[in-house]
Amino acid sequence: MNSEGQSQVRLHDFKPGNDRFLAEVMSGLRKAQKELPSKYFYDEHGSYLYERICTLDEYYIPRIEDSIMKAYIKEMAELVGPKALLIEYGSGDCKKVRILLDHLQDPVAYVPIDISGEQLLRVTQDLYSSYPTLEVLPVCADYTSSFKLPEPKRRGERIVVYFPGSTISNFDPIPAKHFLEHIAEVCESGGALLIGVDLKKDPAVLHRAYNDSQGVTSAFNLNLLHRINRELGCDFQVDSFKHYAFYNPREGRIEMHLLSLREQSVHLDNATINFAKGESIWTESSYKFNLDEFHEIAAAAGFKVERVWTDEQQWFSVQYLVAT
Ligand code: AVI
Repeated sequence: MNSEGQSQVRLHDFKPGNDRFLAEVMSGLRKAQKELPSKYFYDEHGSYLYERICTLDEYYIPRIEDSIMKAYIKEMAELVGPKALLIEYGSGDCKKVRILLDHLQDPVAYVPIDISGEQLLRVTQDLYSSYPTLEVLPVCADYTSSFKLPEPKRRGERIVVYFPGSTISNFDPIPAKHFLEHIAEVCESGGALLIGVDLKKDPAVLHRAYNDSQGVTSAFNLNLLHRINRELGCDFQVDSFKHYAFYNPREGRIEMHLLSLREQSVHLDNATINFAKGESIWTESSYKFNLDEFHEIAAAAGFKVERVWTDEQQWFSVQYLVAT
């Protein structure tokens, strides 16, 4: 704390510059099937829209994950054990981790990693108010890139990575395996991953979850074009695109697209990108797993599945994987 009673939060900053954003947008829009990386949904307004999605009845994931966490938190805390170093990838508003922080025995530090630096600074202050003795080491980074993790003051007994919300669903299978391999390295042998994994279910339920009646998911999807206009000086006519999400049963994934409602062109960095009427930009995949399918990916990445908790309907799972 300083003399005004404000804590001095130190952000470990690895935020990528706009050149990487531009390069990824450009290469995605040049593909035969145009695409944009879903990680760019989460600017300030996109993060706000995602938080709203998480309050919708139709979007079952946060509600069910929360109920699983509440029902089994004691078992989870026991598996994590005392003096863990807790790292969260994509920590967002840091609300989900609180149930863990409330139940873990003397965690040595908490490392939230997120792309939004402003939000990290805000939530770190809040965490200090709620957990005054906890060392919080916020890292601003694109967690799919490589960066150096900060060292906590105390040495932990083990490293436990928390990756809730089934964000792993937004990786294609090969990048998902690589990302889990990377987490297994971060955890070191004996460390663990506590992960939320969405499960296969009736496509009608999935369809409602990604086509909500209030149009929040649609606004979330379209916001990506507003962001590209604002930050990269592009000229998308956003109301000439339409949110389109469907379940692809063969691939076991929801696909979100933006459909061009007419023939049109957009300009980005001296290039012209043409759209036919009805052509789509693929903006997100959200894979739904069988337990066996996910265990295969986890094993290939160097994890042993120690415990799986699900809700009664088996719509969602929280899994404790140990790095081997
Ligand atoms: C963050 N991720 C797990 C969400 C999902 O369900 O794939 C993102 C999302 N996209 C549309 N609604 C929510």
